[in-house]
Amino acid sequence: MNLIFTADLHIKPRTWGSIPSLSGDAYHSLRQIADLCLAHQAALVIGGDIFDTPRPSAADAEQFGLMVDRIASEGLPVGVIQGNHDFADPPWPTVLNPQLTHLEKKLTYPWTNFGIYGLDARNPADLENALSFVPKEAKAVILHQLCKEVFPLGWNFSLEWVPPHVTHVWIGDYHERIDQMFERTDGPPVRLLSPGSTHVTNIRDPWEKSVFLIQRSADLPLDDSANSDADGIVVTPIPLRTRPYHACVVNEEADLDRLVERFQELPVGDPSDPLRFPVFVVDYRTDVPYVESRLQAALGDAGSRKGYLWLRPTVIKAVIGSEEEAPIEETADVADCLAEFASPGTELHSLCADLLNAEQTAPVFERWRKSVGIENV
Ligand SMILES: [Mn+2]
Repeated sequence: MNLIFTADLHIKPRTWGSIPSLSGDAYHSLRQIADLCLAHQAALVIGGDIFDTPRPSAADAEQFGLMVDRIASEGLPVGVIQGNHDFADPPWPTVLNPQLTHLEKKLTYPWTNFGIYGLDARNPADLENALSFVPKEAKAVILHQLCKEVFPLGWNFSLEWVPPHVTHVWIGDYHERIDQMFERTDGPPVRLLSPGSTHVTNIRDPWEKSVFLIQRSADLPLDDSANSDADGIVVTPIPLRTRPYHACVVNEEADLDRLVERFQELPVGDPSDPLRFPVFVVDYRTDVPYVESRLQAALGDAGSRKGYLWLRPTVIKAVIGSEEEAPIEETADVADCLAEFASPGTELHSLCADLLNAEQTAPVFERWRKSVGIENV
């Protein structure tokens, strides 16, 4: 049997809270995943964050159910673990489809001599303990954690905790694709697979999405089995078709003129089409005038006819170094970004929280300057 491994489906009707009409991306990826399972006659393994919340809507539950029903109708199994976003007791997936397997602390065998063992998202201490009880027959563990070796800020799991008999770690939670070997102190190298999320759930996510097709080289023709690893496993990323995202930069007025021209030439599209209606992510300098109004006008009524506009002001220098009050919404953007990387309890995290709650930024910076011993410069 083949396997398809995916994670971070974050099933929800709308992609961005700030652009309510941008919708359907998560549902569209679900349909493709079911298509791929049928096309490759593959069982599906999902590494957590199936839903965006522990209380998914009825429509979200229905979409998930439809996907599982299609896969199960051909006798192909579906196994899941829970992530930090969708953790519920009992787990939603098993409530919605009793045939589905919750892989938590279960050993299953996609292939003889290759057991896979799942653990739901948990705190680092519990995880380290649970990993010490992984049965000897398990070659792969399925987790929903941030790995120290890849994500040095805010990690909650290290490959060093994986027992030596486990040579594959398949993870969700990190929304980027990884297929990499890592050395470790105790045991042979370990292969880390992270398929990434199935649609762009955060503007900082990579914009290209895929799932992993995982096969046993023994089941493949000689040519295709050439990429097999020490366990006889062949991993192939299969791209998902997603909404087009385009990166644009406005550093000076001439850049803005060119972009306006380009937007004006675009055809009018259907905002609810998750495959064709584009998103333009524009990094711009705040000293170029009328960026937002000119770009919105060029994209048509309410900015929702030819494409969506996602504006990212580059103001970090101005905010930190300026004598004047930093514009509150720009500071909030910066604080939002920083807060993503700061662990709760750290000074950076508190500063971000203060900035996000402040009506004026100057007093916050003043207080923090004093508390960390920096004189006004
Ligand atoms: Mn996630």
